[in-house]
Amino acid sequence: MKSRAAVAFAPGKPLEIVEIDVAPPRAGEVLVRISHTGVCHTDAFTLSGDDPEGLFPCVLGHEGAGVVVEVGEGVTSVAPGDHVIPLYTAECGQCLFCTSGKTNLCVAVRATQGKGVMPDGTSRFSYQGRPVHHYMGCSTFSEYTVVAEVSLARIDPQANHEQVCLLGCGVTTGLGAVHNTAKVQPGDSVAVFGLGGIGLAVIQGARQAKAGRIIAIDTNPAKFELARHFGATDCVNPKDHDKPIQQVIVEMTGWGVDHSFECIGNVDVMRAALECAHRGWGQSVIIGVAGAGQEISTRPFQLVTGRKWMGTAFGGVKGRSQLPGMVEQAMRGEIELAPFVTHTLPLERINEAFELMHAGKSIRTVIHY
Ligand code: NAD
Ligand code: AHE
Ligand code: ZN
Repeated sequence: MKSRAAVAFAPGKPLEIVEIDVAPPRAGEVLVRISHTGVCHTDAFTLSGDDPEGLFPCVLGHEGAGVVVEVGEGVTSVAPGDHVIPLYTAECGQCLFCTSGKTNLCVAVRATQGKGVMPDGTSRFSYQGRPVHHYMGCSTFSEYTVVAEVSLARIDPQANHEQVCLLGCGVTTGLGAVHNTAKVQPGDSVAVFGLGGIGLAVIQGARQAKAGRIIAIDTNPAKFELARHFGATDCVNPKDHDKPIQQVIVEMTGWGVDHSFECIGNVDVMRAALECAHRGWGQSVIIGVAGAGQEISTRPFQLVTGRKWMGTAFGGVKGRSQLPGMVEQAMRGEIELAPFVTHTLPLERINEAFELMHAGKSIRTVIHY
């Protein structure tokens, strides 16, 4: 079938809106009509050419919601008409990782996902007869996409797709980082570096966890209003200080914060986030994604003196088990999504979403088909 899609033909170039061919779902696969998709910084990261797994041409997008159109042979957990959120972290429930009880990092389809193909090693997308790669197992920048059955969370059909698509990545990642990875406790102090969709979701999660002080840090002060809305008690612009930001945070708190979160993808800020964690027990969670070849560093003494450095993918959330419940929480108002949607645009204008993000003007632009 034909599908409108925004295709990334080459790194660093705008997406092109074209009509691609989408082949029917094969065994264990599902054809989904995407209704809405957020644009996450990771899409921009891969488009930039910095992603070691970046492949071109490809259909980016991994923060979507839609409706099942057709299922391939053997698919039993979803049916045409079901409302779904595609998952870039699948949940097969059977692999070593799923059964470990220790992680959400299912490996059922991860290897082929990273190569931009379906689990059988081939692509369902083509343009002018040439294959186009899938992306993160989702490719939500195509109106019709094919995903593995294990990469779909079935959600309440009454959910507002324009909002709950953000549970496909940004908001879930931030909330999960707080509750599953850091396990923030009432009264804990928190520092959040970077106030995009991820950082603001971390702040929302910290407030849910009844954190005490929540320090929001960004070089763009335009982000502070929403940070306060979600629960930040202090807003800090590193540019207002002539000393390292970690020193500023330590001086504000005495010994540093109980938890810090890096939500930017900047390895220097990752170091600062670690070094503003409390002596003896502070922990720092890396959420941001850094480019090929970049590495983190700090003095080992920072760890010897009790700080812990951690990371999280999709906030440690198991998508098929947990996302439906999070959608219900959002429908009950227990997870606030509306303020994240600062802009909405039709697919044809998707490149403006990237411009808004790079200009620091948006939190999330949601694309509708
Ligand atoms: P975003 O671009 O919307 O937000 C980033 C924020 O960081 C912006 O507000 C920007 O002003 C701020 N910033 C930039 N440089 C800064 C600096 N030196 N000091 C302080 N603030 C600074 O991005 P996003 O969509 O929120 O994504 C954030 C990061 O999280 C990206 O690296 C993305 O790839 C990553 N991410 C990771 C996961 C995961 O599962 N680990 C999931 C989603 C996104
Ligand atoms: N492909 C990159 C890494 C990209 C990355 O770290 N992705 C995050 C999700 S970002 C969502 O916006 C993640 O969860 N990674 C775990 C996984 O299995 O993909 C690289 O460096 O190769
Ligand atoms: Zn994302």
